[in-house]
Amino acid sequence: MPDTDAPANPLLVSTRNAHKIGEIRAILGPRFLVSDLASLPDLPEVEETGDTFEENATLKAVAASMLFEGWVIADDSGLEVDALGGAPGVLSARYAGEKANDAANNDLLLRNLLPFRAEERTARFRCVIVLARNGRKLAAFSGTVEGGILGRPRGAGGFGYDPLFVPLGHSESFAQLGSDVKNGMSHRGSALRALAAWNGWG
Ligand code: ITT
Repeated sequence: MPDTDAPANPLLVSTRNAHKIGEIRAILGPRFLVSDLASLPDLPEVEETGDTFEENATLKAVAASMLFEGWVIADDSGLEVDALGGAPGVLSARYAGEKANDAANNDLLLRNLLPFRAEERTARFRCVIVLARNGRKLAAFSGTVEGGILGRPRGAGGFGYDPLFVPLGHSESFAQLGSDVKNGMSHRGSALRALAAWNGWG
């Protein structure tokens, strides 16, 4: 039987993306006391120079864990579109430029996909969560969700590419399906459930 009186594990999430933090809190629930980089104002911006989600998640998690006593995770995630050779991939946040916002990234994706028919617009979201402590990477957990890219945005929920992404087996976008449905099947949900099941929590 779960010990409902066990204290929550404090967990710093090395991110500046408020949408990610909201999803991470909702997915992990009360077992974890989640804080974000607002509690670590001295951490300089970490350059995401890696070629893979795991490399970038490691850079973000290890950097924060050198300044913070305790468990630290970082989430690196993005959208891989098959017709575009896996782009935007690790560049998902910066697809339309270094300071691009979600609308500009979505516009560019739609333009690049114009030549492709609906059945050619297959894609997946991928998320890698890296757990670190005292400057050392301890483990990595990943999740994916398969789907397709619409011809125009639909829905107002979520963030990033959610208005364009319809998960396999559904007819509505992540932005239309709502956070509970999204979190139950998302790349981030799968990776975080694997993190919660990690056998090192004690
Ligand atoms: P941090 O590095 O501070 O965590 P970031 O937004 O820069 O924040 P990433 O480098 O991991 O994070 O880029 C993730 C981008 O991928 C994000 O900005 C979205 O464009 C896209 N993305 C990731 N997960 C998504 C999701 O669940 N729904 C929609 N878009 C998502």
